[in-house]
Parts: sequence; structure tokens; C-alpha cells
Amino acid sequence: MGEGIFGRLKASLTKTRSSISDNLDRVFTGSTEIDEDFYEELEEQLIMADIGVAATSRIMDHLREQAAGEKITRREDCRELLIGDIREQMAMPPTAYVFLNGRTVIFVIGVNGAGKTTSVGKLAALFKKAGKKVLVAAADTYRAAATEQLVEWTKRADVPVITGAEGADPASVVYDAVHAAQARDIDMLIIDTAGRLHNKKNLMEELAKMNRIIDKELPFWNHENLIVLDGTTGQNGLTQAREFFDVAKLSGIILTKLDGTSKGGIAVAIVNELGIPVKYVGIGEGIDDMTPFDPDEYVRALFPTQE
Ligand SMILES: Nc1nc2c(ncn2[C@@H]2O[C@H](COP(=O)(O)OP(=O)(O)OP(=O)(O)O)[C@@H](O)[C@H]2O)c(=O)[nH]1
Ligand SMILES: [Mg+2]
Repeated sequence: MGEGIFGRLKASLTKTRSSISDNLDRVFTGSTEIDEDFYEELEEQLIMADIGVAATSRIMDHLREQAAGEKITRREDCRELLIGDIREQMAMPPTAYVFLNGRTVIFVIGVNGAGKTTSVGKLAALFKKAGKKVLVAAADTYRAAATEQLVEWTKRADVPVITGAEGADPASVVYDAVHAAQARDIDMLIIDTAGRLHNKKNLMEELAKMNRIIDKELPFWNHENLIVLDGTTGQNGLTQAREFFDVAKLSGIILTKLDGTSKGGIAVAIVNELGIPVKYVGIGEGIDDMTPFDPDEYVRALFPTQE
């Protein structure tokens, strides 16, 4: 499945003439020797690819340092250094997926429209297929439509869901879900939340309250807070994500809509800026359009001619 999905990621990253891979390749094949023009051009292309100013400047500094230290003069060799650097930065911490081995509660958080509810549905399907007992909780009680949308997804994934009335306290839904999870011997409890940042104080209090319930009721469970980021919003999405760091201890990123951007470099910017790993990527609107993030596949998709 990974190959198929990353084949599509690769296709989407190379679909336009302005794609990162085309232009990056051009930088490396223009002439054989490294010169100042080369560095400038490369820097520009990395920023164009959504890798962001901070990550680009880190990458460029490292590249210049390495090239000087290893006395590298050929652009082609520099390309290998660049690929190695990005692969290293995107490497998964060894603990990234430890939560899959035990009972886990996952909060899915993020701004409006990022793809939270869709991602909860896809994760539920993914875990169910892996043989887990999954329960979903609809803690976005602000709109009745939000619960209806999630209920649809849980039907598709064939997993049970705990809901609350419109306007109910989200923490009460979490409380009910926690008890249902214990009674039904659940492995994975996935909680969909509302995405509003206009009232940060409320959001903070609400997330804190829900987290307290988990800490009290499920102290021995793994606890993941996954933030959903829309891959098409580029650097703006990052600014919004930073706000969530103030309100929750984030353990990973779900990067959605990678099928909708030719600038896949956003994942590099995100990891560089936020310092937490991308754990899952969304690559379409269907239930099977989610996969664990694979740094090697990702780098291969960014640099397609390097196999
Ligand atoms: N192409 C594509 N569309 C996606 C992906 N993930 C989500 N979407 C779409 O993005 C839109 C918003 O998704 P939701 O899951 O409703 O987002 P949300 O974060 O729950 O939104 P709110 O509950 O309103 O805050 C929907 O139209 C989804 O189909 C993806 O990986 N690829
Ligand atoms: Mg939603």
C-alpha cells in the first residue's frame, strides 16, 4: 500500500513544471562545478518548494560546511549531501510508533478545515485493518453536522463511535468514551475535536480538561496528541500550528492534502520548525488515503531520479 500511495505522492509532486523535483534537478545538472550561483539558485528553489526560510538556511549552512569539509566540487555530489541531510532531518525518532504496541488514546487537534474529522476516519480504518479494537469519540459538539460527518466515517471504517448532543460539554463525551473504552476492552480510542482558535483561552481550557480526564481515568494508556496540518496552506499553516504548542503537548503531525500540492517540501519546514515528527500523511479524500510517514519514500518522491 505504501508504494502505491507514495507513487501517487510522487506523481503529485512532479505534476507541474514548477514542481520541486524538476527545478531542483535543473540546479544540479546546469553545470558540473559548484559556484556561488549554484548555492543561490538552490536556496531559491528550496524556498519555492515550501521548505521555508528557516529550514532552507539551516540546510544551506550545513551543505556549504560539508562541501568545504569534504572538498566537494561537483554539483552531483552536493545533491547526495542534500538528500542525505533532508533524509536525516526527516528520520523518525525510534519511539514514534511505540504507541501502536499498547492501549492508546489519540487526540486529533488542529484548525478549522485542516482535515481532522477525515483523518480520524482514516486512522480508525487503518488501525482496524491492523487488527486493533478501535473506538472513536465525537468531541466536536459545536455543530451537529460535525458529529454526523464523523458518524459517516465510522460507518465506512466499521468502528463504533461515542457521540454527545449538540452543545454538550466535549469533556463529557470524552468521559463517556473513556468508560466505553474500558468496558469494551478497546485498544485505540481516537478523539475528534473542534478546530477553533478565535478563542484561545476556551480552547486551552477545554483541551486541558479533556487531557486531565485521560490522565486520571487512563493513566496507563499511551497518550498521543496529533496535530493536523493542511499541506496546501504552506507557511501559514505553520504559524497556526505553533499556537497549539501553547495549549497541548504535541507528539506528532498528521499532514493532510499532500495530493493537492506540488510543493511537498512543506513537510521539511514543519519538522524543522516544530521539532516533532510527521507520523501520518493524507493523500486524498478516500478512507484508504492515509499512510504512516516514511522518510525514505518521502525523499525519493522529492528527488525522483535518485533511486
Ligand atoms: N484532497 C484531500 N482532501 C482532504 C484530505 N484530508 C481532508 N480533506 C478534505 O478537507 C476538507 C475538510 O476536512 P475535515 O476532515 O472536515 O476537516 P476538519 O479539520 O475536521 O474541519 P472542522 O471540523 O470544520 O474544523 C474535506 O473536504 C475533506 O474531504 C486529504 O488528504 N486530501
Ligand atoms: Mg471536523
